Amino acid sequence: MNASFIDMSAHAGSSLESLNEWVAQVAALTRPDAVHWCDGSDAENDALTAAMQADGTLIKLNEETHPGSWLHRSDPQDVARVEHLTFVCTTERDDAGPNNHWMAPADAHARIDALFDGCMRGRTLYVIPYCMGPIDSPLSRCGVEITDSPYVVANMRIMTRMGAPALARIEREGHFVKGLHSTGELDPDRRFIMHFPEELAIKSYGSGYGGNALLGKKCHALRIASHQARTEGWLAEHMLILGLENPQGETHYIAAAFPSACGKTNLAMLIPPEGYLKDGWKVTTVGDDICWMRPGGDGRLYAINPEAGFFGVAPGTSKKSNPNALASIQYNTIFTNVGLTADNQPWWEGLGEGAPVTDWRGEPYNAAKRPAAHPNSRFTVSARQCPSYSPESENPVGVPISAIVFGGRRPSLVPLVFEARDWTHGVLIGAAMGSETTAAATGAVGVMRRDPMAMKPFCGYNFADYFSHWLDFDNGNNKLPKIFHVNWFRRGAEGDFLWPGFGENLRVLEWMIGRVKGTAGAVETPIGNLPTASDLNLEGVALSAEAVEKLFGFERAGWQEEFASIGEYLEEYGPRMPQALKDEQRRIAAQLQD
Ligand code: SAT
Ligand code: MN
Repeated sequence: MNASFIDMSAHAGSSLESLNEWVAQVAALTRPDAVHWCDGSDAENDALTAAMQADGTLIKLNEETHPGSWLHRSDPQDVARVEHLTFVCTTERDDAGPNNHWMAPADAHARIDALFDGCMRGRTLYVIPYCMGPIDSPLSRCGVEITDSPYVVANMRIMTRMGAPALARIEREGHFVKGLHSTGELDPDRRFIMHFPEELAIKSYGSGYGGNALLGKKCHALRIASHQARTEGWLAEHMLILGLENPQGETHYIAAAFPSACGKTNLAMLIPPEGYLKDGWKVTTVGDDICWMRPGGDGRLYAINPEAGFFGVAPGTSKKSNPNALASIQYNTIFTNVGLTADNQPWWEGLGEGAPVTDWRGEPYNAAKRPAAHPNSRFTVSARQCPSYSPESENPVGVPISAIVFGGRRPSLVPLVFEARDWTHGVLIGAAMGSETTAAATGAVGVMRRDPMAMKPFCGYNFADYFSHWLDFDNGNNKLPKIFHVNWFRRGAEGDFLWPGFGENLRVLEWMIGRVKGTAGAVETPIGNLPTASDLNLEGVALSAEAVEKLFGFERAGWQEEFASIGEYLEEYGPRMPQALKDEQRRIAAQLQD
């Protein structure tokens, strides 16, 4: 082992002792050639990227058009999350719940440690101290990821507050989430993503892909954090956070949960339609994927974005769909699995300009063979590069949430927007969420499944207990946000999308804030309060008669079937499912029969 391994002794004797001990244990198991403690500095990043360029891990993009930007090509078998290989390992199987794959902790450690045995020979072990959330926020939580992937280090540097300040906080607090990662052989048959919520630990082997390898993200900030949040009285959610400023200068913050690759990044960075812009409406971005919230002294929910960057889906990102995202990724960006133009610019389907010559696998582009960019290709970029970046992202107190939104891809039945009657009804709406699957996870795309609160792949404990935890926030003291459901993806008889989406979604947000303030109208139905087409400002939006009927209509017969299916779904969780939620389902199902 070289000299940098000895470096770790510099921390011995401090309250970082448990960290040192763990690093030493991992090094003894994995046998790296060297150990490097990441400080997060520019010099460190420059050295790492230069080494990755030299060995082909990173390809330099056109420095004139995309300064400081890189392309990484994954192993073609390693391009998405792997839900079938992702486990929650609690002592009691029921604590993980039917929503998770489960393995007993001892068995899980034994199986994955066998893979880690000697896996870092010839490699460097990187120690990445990181903080999820503003470094000085009481809502933030720290972790340390050990990895043998410099690509992971470079991404974690963008996605988290990584390095010296995080290490100082860990030293002060004396505890942290332990994440151990190795790319292993990138063999899908030797791959596991394992979570040990009771030990605040993660072990991930055999994948270099974002959600499997950047352990601060889904593994820590959702699966482990959701478990921590339950015991500590807060919520860790798969939600964007945006600020909506009206012409009077009031800002309302909205948190919205959608499954992966269903437009969270686009909504978080929305640019208002022309007329709204002129009137002075503005959207600011606090986060695009994860939201941690907790009641403040005034009983409102305050939210932080635990992340510092965006790991967004590239395909479909264009000047038209998301100009803020496109502006953000013109420099200092890592692209993963996109195509290349003749002059080495990144390219993906839906970009709307340029032409690919090389596909994401590095082969000459051939439209008949495969798309230029993988459907789950990504960009990694600092949130601060976004023109709509909200400085409130750094507020240690967080931002007060006025509305929570749930939504999914629902081609039929579900109208554009409706409002929950109260908190319990809102929790049921979240619990009953469904969506078509996307390329963010391996497996079939476009299959309808229940994805409660967009947390199906990410809740680190039994969904029945999770719904109870949500219900508990309605304790008489809290001033909770209103809850809404939206569906941007309703299709017409011809299969076309009926709602224009993107910037026009502001019209729906405006209605929600009108409901929060008591100024906007709605019609009561068994499924919740629906706007009529005239309750929304639709000036300048051309909607067909079919669109108006389906976007603002309530289809009783279809909802009767839907509620029967929701009832069956809740039953799958057995006696742990809170009675209040079952009662709510029955109440609405009965109303639907009237
Ligand atoms: O790959 S990630 O899990 O980080 C992104 C997503 O699928 O939401
Ligand atoms: Mn996500």
